[in-house]
Amino acid sequence: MEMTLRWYGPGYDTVTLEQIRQIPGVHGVITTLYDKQAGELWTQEEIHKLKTTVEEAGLKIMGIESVNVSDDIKIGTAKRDEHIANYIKTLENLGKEDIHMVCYNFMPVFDWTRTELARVRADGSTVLAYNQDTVDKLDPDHMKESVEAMSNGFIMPGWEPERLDKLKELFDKYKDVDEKKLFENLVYFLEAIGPVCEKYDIKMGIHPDDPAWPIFGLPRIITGKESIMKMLKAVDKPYNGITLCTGSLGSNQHNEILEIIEAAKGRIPFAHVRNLKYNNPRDFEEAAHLSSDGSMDMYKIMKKLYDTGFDGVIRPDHGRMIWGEKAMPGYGLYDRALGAYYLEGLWEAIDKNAKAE
Ligand code: DNO
Repeated sequence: MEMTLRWYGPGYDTVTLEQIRQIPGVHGVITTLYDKQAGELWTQEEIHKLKTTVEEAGLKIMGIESVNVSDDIKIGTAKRDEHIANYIKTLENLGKEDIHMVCYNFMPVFDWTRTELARVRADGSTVLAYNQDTVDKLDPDHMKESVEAMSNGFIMPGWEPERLDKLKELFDKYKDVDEKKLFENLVYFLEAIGPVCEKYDIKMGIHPDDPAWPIFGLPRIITGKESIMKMLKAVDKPYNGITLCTGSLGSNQHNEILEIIEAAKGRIPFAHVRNLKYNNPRDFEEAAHLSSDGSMDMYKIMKKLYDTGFDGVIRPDHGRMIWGEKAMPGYGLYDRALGAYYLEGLWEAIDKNAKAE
């Protein structure tokens, strides 16, 4: 298990590599070229530069989150082969720079969705939250205004203004894309990138849909155990894996995370471990990583990862905003550092117990 922190790259993150390096046990980051548009090529020089920056700070790039997949690939437009060719070349360039894990998602139009980015909790911390009634009231034709009103001026990955400007157009393009079509397009993409992943030993980890059910009438295909297993079996190769995101999968209370870890074992190169708290069936908020602060059992999740031989990369996922920090919602330093330390503590105890048995 390799504990890491997500870092958005030079100029995009309020958290510095020097700060990350001082978190005990964290020797690597998960990063990206944040200004790249989905479908664009990443050159080896650009990747090398990012890698040098990280290495000069005494850290290592343990994976990329994300090399985004374009809507053209997801929809299957005439442009998809050109975008896939760029994706393949990007993977080759990553492989040549000794980077072997890539996280991506196949969610139409939006990446993850929340209705509040700074809900105040009883202890004064603020967290990301989701309320189904609010989503149900959003009008897709006025989505840009609604999203801007709830994002408090922050630009969130997947919710960039350029994308919001084109929402109507994008929604129209997805008109004929149902779950079946989206799944076929995912398989088409995965088969096309197979040879380069195998050549450079790159493990792909698809991120689950968040929340894990269809929203705004758009199809969702990575929502729980059944759909994950269908995807893993459709391209039954070690390079085709998942990002086990406990918060995304856990957004659907019917999902049994422990069963998913068991079923997908050996195909989990990357784990996002975080907790959330359900207030009622239509409302949840993100909690501290500590089990007792939310609705999930972090000990059992870490134990299941350990027992199933997980040897991939972990990062603590979204943290609360605490101690007056100003950062991208979910991605401050303090609470994620607490999360990393807590998860490492669980892992150490599990490991020592297992070895003492
Ligand atoms: C949210 C993240 C997602 C994730 C993408 C992967 O905080 O977990 O934005 O990076 O879905 O492509």
